[in-house]
Amino acid sequence: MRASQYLEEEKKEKHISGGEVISSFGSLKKRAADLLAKGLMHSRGDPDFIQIQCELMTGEIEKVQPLPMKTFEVEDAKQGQEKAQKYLKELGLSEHVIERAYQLLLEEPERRGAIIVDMKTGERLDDRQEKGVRASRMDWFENSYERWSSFHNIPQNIRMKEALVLATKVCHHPATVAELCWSDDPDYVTGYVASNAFGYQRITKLKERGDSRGCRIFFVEGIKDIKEYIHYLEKQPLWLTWEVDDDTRLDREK
Ligand code: WAQ
Ligand code: MG
Repeated sequence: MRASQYLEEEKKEKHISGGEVISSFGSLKKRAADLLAKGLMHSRGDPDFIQIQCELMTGEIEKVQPLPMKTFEVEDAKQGQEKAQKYLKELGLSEHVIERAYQLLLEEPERRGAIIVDMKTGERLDDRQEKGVRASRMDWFENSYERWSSFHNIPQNIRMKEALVLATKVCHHPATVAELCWSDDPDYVTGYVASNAFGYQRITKLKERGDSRGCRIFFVEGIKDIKEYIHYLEKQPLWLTWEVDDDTRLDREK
């Protein structure tokens, strides 16, 4: 689903909201209605265009477990940004690359997809300009999210539910080193740095309330074929699955 609003003065489309799910045939009506509701009622504004596209998927879908999650409380956005940048440095990014990535972000502060940035050079690798690349075809399998959140005593939160799916899919590709994200919803200030090395590291404030500029950067290394990477993000389906046993087993292995 994508929802947008045409801005007369600037003569361009403003991204309002997007969403992607994997649905069984039987649940399609409900899942499509949920996406419609998401697009219609949004803090970024009222859309004048909503598109819902459905595509049949056949064959096996790979199942992976969600990245482990930690939450870090910070006082304000400045402290949150410092923390995010510290994590990115721990993952091997230089100060120059981080600075360059933030510059790239500002070239189009309200895009609907992500930018893909080389973690060594700081250069942008995708060719999607102001739109960015939208990861799709990922979802929680059956009631895995409900099981996962109740086991970990985490209050259910639709944004986190969706973001953890996306981050896990993005980090599941071997070329991904890190993802940096915060919402473009003016009323949602929590964001994260995700990586295979450290998991999904939530930071409670990464921007000021009221700011409608979001961020999604996928930092990658050793990409030989950017088309293959984008194809993975857009087209390769992935389920997130989780059973109580998955965590008790990890505890036993420690
Ligand atoms: N693929 C690529 N980029 C995307 C996608 C996608 N499927 N969905 C959103 N983006 C980009 C796009 O540029 C948006 O402007 C930006 O990310 C933010 O999207 O509490 O809600 O959906 O743990 O507003 C993170 C913290 C919330 C959740 C992120 O992002 C938590 C969020 P939003
Ligand atoms: Mg948003």
